[in-house]
Amino acid sequence: TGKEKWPRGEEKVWIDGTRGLDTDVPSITKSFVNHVHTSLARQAYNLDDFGAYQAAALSVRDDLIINWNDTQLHFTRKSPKRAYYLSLEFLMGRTFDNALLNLGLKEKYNDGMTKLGFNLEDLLEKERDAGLGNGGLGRFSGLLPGLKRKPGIANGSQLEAPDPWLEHDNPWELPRADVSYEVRFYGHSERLDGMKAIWSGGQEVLAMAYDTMVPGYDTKNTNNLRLWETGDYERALESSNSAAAITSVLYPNDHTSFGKELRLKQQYFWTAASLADIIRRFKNIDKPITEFPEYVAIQLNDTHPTLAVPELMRILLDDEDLPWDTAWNIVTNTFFFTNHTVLPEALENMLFLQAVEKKFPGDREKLARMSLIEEGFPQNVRMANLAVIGSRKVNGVAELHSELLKATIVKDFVDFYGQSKFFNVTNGITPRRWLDQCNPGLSNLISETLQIPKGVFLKDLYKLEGLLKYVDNPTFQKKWAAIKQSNKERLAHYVETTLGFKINTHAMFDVQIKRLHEYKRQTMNIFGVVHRYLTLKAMTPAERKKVNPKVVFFAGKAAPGYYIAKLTIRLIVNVARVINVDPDTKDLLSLFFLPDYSVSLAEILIPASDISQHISTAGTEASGTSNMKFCLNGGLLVGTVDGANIEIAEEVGESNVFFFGHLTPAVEDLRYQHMYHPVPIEEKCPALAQALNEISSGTFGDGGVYEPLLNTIRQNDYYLLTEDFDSYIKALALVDEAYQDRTEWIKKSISTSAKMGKFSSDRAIQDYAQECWNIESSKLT
Ligand code: BZD
Repeated sequence: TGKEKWPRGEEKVWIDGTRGLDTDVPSITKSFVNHVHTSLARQAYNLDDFGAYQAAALSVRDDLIINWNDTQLHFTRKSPKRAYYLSLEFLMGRTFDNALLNLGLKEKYNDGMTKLGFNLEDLLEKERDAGLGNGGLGRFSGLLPGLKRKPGIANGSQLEAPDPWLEHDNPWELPRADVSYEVRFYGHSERLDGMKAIWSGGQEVLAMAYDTMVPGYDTKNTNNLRLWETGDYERALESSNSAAAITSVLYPNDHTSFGKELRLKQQYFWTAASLADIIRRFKNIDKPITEFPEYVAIQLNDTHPTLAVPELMRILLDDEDLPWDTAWNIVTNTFFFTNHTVLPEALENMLFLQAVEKKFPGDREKLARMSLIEEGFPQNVRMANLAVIGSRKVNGVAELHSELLKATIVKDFVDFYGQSKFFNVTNGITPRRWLDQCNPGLSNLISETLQIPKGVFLKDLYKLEGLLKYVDNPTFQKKWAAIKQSNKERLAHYVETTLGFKINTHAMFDVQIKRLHEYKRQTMNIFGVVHRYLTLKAMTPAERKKVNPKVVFFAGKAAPGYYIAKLTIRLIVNVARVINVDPDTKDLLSLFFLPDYSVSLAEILIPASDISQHISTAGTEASGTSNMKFCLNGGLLVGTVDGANIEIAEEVGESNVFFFGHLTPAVEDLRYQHMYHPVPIEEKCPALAQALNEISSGTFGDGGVYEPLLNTIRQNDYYLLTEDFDSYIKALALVDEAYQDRTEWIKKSISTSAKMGKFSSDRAIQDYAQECWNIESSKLT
């Protein structure tokens, strides 16, 4: 019944049994050896690095589980309001190093592993990234074990294969056979007079929970990431659809959706399981259902989990038997909605709706525009409208994006509800992973210089402003530069071991890493590289001597069905093949597309960058978060006036960023011009035309294969490369010039990092806690 006295037996014996584990080095090595012998059933003579990683991970996991249990108990006893983050993507990266740092155990494990004959850094490298997400949105939430496409590069093109994350037992994830719910698909529902509604028939699928512990920094609080997998049974009553299919593929497309029915089933499966779980927990506290929003806040990560809105309605109406108004009032005080993009193709059904509008032109009435259901054949549900109507508040992820949202996608709703429902939370990044973990040298230097323990600035990133006092201090500048240099060497070592190329680490390192997408304009970057190559080729040897050597890095994945994005990868790889071996230029310009982009690879690339590129067409990148990561690590930014670039410039000062390109208000007009008054590219932008022609002429191989990509620019150029290319090249020239004066450059680097306080995820989470969830921190002591 759940009402028995607990613990059973003698309470003291239970309490002694659950005291915290000892964390001195001998206890750590003892626990490690114990796991080798028992959990892994191996011994010292047959233990390789991977086995040692597993044993060490299991040993740290014991600490996490104890903290996690204490956290659960603490919250169960206090029953405070809880915030739930519903997302279909969680891009977590590695757990081991993060757990060691957050628990403050890294040095002790280092000592312990050394004593046992292992090198902790080697063991950390054995962990696979948990990559249940595509890009920024997934990283921000960063569901279940499933297959994900894993691109590598084969023969110049993107190679796709299942993610090896699932090949080995994952020590960080606990299967919860005891936590499962039945999720129903199809069937029919009926309500007999005076009775509750009953939904029966169709297909029942079991959702089983998998839990991952997520430790906080410098606290015992350890939260839970709960993922759902289809269970090992299914009862197909009216349908033969396979349940296993629901969780076997993580849709690898960002900003587009496809496989409509399966995708919809996934969205329902995950949200229904999560809601059942939330309701069960709420019921444990014995409060009337009308108080639900006082105990539960649910944040929707974009429109993907929007089905939670009608599902909660169904539960309240059918299972709880509430009247419609009461139910709707609960729903609209529980949900909050974050939008991550204004790109039309990401708004479910938008493409179809545009087609409908083309076919049936004419003014459509406001009501029709705001309807949840798009009338037509077939009818469509507008997920974004549903998310807006069903939520208490709606936010964008950077100032400009939140403004654009109000002016475009949700304009009619702003007229209806007023401004106060809509607000902004600028994204943030965690300084634990994106400073301390990826750049320990820099983190140590900051601690030593500011004479404060790391814990202080890692919890209050505004403390970095203290570095401004040292900007002009030559000793500090030298130390700062030395750390950048060693991070560049670490990256060079990585490139040498993975691609077999030696890199000049005194060259400027220029990095662009993000999903491949036309709006992000990796194309502009590669055309810029071709332009630079052609310029170098045309120089005399004496002229070349004055040129700053530069290494350009790309990394990122393309959605498997995104032809132009994949062609861009192919072009980058083939340009690299030519220029990296050209004796005239290879010392001055080289180019790498690093395969297998992941959070862990980003942790190597970001600390090594001198400059990074964030060059989306103005108004298209909602925020971007890697821009923040680079700047925090002292890399400067070349970018358009878009997304969070704008707020970064506000913080660090415009003189420390390299801005170029048209502004958002101009974009619409320019697109109109392109459409109705096209000007040949040779006239509009000869430098770009020359680069495109060189590619067409076969200099970089592959015959005419790039034509479809090149034609996107020659023809309607939706992302306006021809408008921005000249100012882009000028911005890169300014970067070169600035890099010549190394002392000034280092000053810029220090001043940039020092002003990144605003971009801590702690500030972003605090904003959500205040504006939406109405919760306060409840810390375990
Ligand atoms: O979200 C990304 C934006 O493009 C970035 O600018 C932003 O920094 C991050 C975090 O807020 N958006 C996405 O990743 N969006 C999607 O993947 C997506 C996919 C389908 C439908 C809607 C959004």
